[in-house]
Amino acid sequence: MKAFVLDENITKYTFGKPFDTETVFLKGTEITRENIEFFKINKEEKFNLTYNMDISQIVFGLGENQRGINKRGGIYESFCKDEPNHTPNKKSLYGAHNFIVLDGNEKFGVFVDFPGKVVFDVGFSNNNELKISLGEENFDIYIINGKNARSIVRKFLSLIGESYVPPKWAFGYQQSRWSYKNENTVLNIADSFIKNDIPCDAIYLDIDYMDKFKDFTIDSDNFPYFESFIKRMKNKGFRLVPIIDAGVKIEKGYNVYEEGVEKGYFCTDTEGKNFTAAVWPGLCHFPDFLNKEARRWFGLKYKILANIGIEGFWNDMNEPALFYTKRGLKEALNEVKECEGKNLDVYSFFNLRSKFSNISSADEDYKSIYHNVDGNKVNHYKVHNMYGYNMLKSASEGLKEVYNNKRFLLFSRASYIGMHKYGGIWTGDNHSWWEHILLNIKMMASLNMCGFLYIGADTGGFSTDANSQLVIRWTQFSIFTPLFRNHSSMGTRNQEPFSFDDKTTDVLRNVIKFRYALIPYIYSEYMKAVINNDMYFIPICFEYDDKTSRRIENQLLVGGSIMIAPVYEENSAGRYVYCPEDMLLWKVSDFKNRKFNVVKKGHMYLDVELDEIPIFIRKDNILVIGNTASNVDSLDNRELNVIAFVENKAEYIYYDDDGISFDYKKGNYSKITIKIEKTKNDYNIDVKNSKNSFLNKLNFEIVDQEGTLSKKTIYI
Ligand code: MIG
Repeated sequence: MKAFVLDENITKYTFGKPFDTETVFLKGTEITRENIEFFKINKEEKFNLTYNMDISQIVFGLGENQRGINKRGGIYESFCKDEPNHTPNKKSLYGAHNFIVLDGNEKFGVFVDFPGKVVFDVGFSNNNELKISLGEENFDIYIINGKNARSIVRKFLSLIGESYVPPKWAFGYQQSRWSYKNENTVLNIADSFIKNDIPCDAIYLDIDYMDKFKDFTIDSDNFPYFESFIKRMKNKGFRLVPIIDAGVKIEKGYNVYEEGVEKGYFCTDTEGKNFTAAVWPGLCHFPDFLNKEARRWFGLKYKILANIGIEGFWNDMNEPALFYTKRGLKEALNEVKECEGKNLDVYSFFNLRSKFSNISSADEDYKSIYHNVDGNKVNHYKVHNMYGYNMLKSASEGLKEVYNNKRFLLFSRASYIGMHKYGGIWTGDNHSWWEHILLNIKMMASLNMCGFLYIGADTGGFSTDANSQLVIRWTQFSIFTPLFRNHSSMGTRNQEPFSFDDKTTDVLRNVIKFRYALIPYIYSEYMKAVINNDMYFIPICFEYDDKTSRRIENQLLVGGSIMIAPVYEENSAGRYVYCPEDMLLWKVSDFKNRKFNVVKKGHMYLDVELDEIPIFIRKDNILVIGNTASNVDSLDNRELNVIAFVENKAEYIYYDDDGISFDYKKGNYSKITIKIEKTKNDYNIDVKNSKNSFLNKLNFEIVDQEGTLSKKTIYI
């Protein structure tokens, strides 16, 4: 073991020869250390590290996973998995996020930088024991000290570097469904948004748009005029966002396949041949995204679509998902032959069945894949979690070459910490289940802790049929997620906002319009999180450290000014809420028609009608909202509304920029500081304008502790 000091609070411990994941660039200075802080190392059997947790200790982190904001009581396996059934027993989903923060008598963060399988047993096997197990002794582990969970997370975020920033239009509402199968279907969806007066910025193209599921091709029967179709859609106010999958179809004459073979850019198998497995296109090879040249080659393919006007992509199946390999299929079919004609006992029958149900994404297949990393042959199983990460990196680097200083939308299904530099993630195939709204709420803050800011779930649920209530309640939560997309699976009930009855359409119209009014705040908080290495979704107890707040899992702080308490239970007309201090409650239904109530610190049952979204403005804080529009490009926010709950004084920094370019990196953004101070009978308002701002008018609605509302207007 070697130890390196990275800064006074961060120490890196290197075991063996770790694979460079490119998640942390800081090298630090070597020091002598006998032991790693906090942990006991055990080298018997599997390499593992153990730590005794105290009773009150909360374990935060682990990003995209089952269970709560507090991860205690569970066992988790970091190994990116195509797992379409997110039931509570699942140990792995699509992402691998090896960062935790322990918050009790001792407070520290741990990042295990290892791209193979890592198991986090957080008091599952043994109540008070945290056990981190790795298959081998080649990894880096970072220990981060800090005075509280929030500061530890912020140190970690500064260590892994600045997050991806999408274009502003990607903060608008986005509509997706697997099975928008031709131009007419997509045009009809767009027209329905227009006809129903529901804002929308993007419509997604799932695998249906491709020719036989081949990446960078178009099905010319169903999308015969693709280039002009993109333009037509843009003129209507919609961007198209196509999917790109990891597997490349084996087909003579298909240029991506032929070039990949010729240049040796695909992953290989144990015999050195191109590794083959079936996914949507049938038998495929898999680009070796860990190979620099292959990564660049595939990344530049995006040009084909970018050059004709596509401004965003989503990457799927990049764990990589494998439906079956010849090996797996052969084994299963042999079992069938074995069993044929026999009088099977039930155990043999279950064994036969499991041969098929375990055929996809099998460890044995992953163990037979090889990468070429700078000329070295590397077994896939040891670096499995790098695959999706590098697929997104490939797209990001390719698109940067095409768009130069223009931002693009990009997100992935599989991920590893560090990938946040290149794009966002969506949380994959959830279900139209109420339980999955709650899971969505809990996951968001954990993902932020691991660096992922541009995130969201399939609103309304991907698999199984949604009813109107579920879509309403889910959308009411999703208006706060940076990636706000309704997506559903082929074969399920349609769940676009106009797919139910008129009443539902009316409610969803208001909800989605409100999202657009919130964009000034959402964007400002998102960008401040990016620039300041901070979070956007924040657990209540990161700000309020009382005993109750430490256990709240179903409410969140969104940015610095507000707390949300979403309704996630069927047929409920309200929910219990805990207010850690006095707050200003705004139940939003029609956002232009505002009523505020001061609610007292403590527990309460809150009535929340189906068309209402409760928002709590924190004491001495400010929420800015703007106007709504049919899409982000048409928003006019020269005039904003400032809603404030002021006991003494409140201050808000409102951030904005062009929403298009990377010029913010050169300091080209506006920051407006709004200060409100309560005087004896009035308020002093101070607005510091910044030279880049377009803002010219602020309408203030200030409520005091007694609930008295004062209105003021300020011209800038
Ligand atoms: O095996 O492209 O998670 O969003 O609609 C399913 C079809 C493949 C999985 C993605 C989902 C997408 C679907 N894909």
